[in-house]
Amino acid sequence: MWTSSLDGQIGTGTSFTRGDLSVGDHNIVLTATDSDGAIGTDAVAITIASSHPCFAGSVSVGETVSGTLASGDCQLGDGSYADRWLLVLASTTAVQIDMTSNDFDTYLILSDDADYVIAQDDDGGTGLNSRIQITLSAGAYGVWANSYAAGMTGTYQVSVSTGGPVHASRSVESGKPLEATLKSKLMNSLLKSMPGGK
Ligand SMILES: [Ca+2]
Ligand SMILES: [Ca+2]
Repeated sequence: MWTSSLDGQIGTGTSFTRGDLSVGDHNIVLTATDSDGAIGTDAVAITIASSHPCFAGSVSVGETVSGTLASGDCQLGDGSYADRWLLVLASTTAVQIDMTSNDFDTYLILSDDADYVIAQDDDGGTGLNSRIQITLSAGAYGVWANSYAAGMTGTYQVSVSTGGPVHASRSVESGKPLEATLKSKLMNSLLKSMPGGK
């Protein structure tokens, strides 16, 4: 029997083929029983990569990653560049996601696996930096590193840590309407708003 740390039992017998494993790092364990009832196990680690066009890499809880917004990256409907980082949670987790940059005014968007927007933030961190605090159930999420304005490029950091309040932050700065900003970012089909306008 073959079991995955992400997907549970994934196959039986001496070999099997699957095309639907979850994106992320799998530890796959083979458990075999011989005719006398003796049990042996072996394990292999594999990584399933995302085929998402905006995929920049994976980020896990407790990790900080660095990236770059540059021409050629995905562009949201407002003309801003965006990198999508894959966050996979094995259980319900209260997370704090921070995006910082010395080069541009950051904008952070959290989506579900199907790119429906769950939360967004402009300046909830220090200065013009972004922060989202939210409790998420187990599953895969997109952390979109983005800029407030169109065409901004430069390096940034995204970090995911545990703890913090359970509500999504929605920071507003005078002159920078958050909902209108998101609406213009959603103008192409990379990101979607939740059915019912949530
Ligand atoms: Ca990039
Ligand atoms: Ca900002």
